[in-house]
Amino acid sequence: MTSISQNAIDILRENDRGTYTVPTKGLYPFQWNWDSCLTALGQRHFDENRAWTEIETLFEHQWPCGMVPHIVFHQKDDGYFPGPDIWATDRPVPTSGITQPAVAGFALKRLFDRAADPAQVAPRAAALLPKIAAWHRWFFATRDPKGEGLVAIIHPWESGRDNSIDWDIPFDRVPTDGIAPYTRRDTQHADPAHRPTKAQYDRYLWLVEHFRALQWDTARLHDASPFQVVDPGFNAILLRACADLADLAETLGRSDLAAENRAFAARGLAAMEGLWSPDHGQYLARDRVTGQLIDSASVGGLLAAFCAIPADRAAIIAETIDRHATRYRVASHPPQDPRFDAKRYWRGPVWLVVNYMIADGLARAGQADAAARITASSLDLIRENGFAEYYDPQSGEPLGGGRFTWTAAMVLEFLS
Ligand code: 9WN
Repeated sequence: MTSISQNAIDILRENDRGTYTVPTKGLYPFQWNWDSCLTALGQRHFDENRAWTEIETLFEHQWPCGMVPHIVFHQKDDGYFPGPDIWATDRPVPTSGITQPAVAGFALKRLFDRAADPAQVAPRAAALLPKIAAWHRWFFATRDPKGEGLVAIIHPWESGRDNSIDWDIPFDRVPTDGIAPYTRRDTQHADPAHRPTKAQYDRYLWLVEHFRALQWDTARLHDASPFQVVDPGFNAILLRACADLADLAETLGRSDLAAENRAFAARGLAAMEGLWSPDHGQYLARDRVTGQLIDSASVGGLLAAFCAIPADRAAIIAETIDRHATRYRVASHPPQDPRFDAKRYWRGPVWLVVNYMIADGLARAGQADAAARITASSLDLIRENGFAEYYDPQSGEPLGGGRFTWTAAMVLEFLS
């Protein structure tokens, strides 16, 4: 019988396109930003050199302003919509025009710390360091124009949790008039009942067309967007990446970048307090347009544990996860909420990447048992139901794309 780790390696090899990895063939035929950084963590277990290349390739497509796009369209493939012609970002190799969770700084430090020979990879780390620092700088300059310490996403795709219940209210503000007719491709690869709705796609597209009309000038998009949301999960990833990058910069003799990123992390951590909800026992997203906290206790507010939140907050998050526990944890939305939808993408299903980051954060905050429960549940899912994109948290049914890259990568991490 093949071991699950061998299965995971086979999937990572199968989806490897030489210098980048596709999330899964068919549904997602290009390179995605946060998928790649988390994928590298899996690749390091069997091919360290390849793991570094994954992140290096992504950063070859960084924009001059510092943004790292959420998709790099390395080759033509009509299997995904919206493709490069819709984005029309006018890059040498086509890319999308929005970004994704900034997990690269965390991934880089982990690759470096766990390298077989850190001295040997130090030059590669030193070359990536200023690029990631430029991305962080871009975030705070363009997505935190008033210097609040936290950044906003301007499109749900940026969060990586595309149709989370968190976005419902702010997303209602996005119009749909005037969008060009389109044909979705995702619903030809995956069950439409497990994907975002047409009403959501219309709004995803309206935002893309709106930003395109502004020539993808990233300095203007935040203020021009009717959708501006401060997501605790997205910010936690960025703040953890800032802190990790600062440590690595110190080790590699770049005290300038260390100081800059330490300051981002400290300011952001202080501002995270404003997102804490004692009633929900977790953080909540804030709608920056109205200034209101959004009453949606999604996994985004638990993912906040990935950055250095106070230990007592992490303890409460661990309790909240227990209180909301489904047969398989961690549901992307708690079933106690009537808006929960066990099979619809980010409105209920379990995702292993999120489990991994929550478990990592909780373990660092002294919640080892809570972290171990998440790890065990994640591995149960794989053993019982294979390597899917996401899973029904109650039945464990595998959903979305199959033989999924980052799921496989996380398994190698969980097993290590
Ligand atoms: C849009 C690739 C990506 C992930 C996201 C996930 C999904 C894309 C889509 O797939 O989003 O970026 O078309 O559904 O939500 O987290 O990076 O795996």
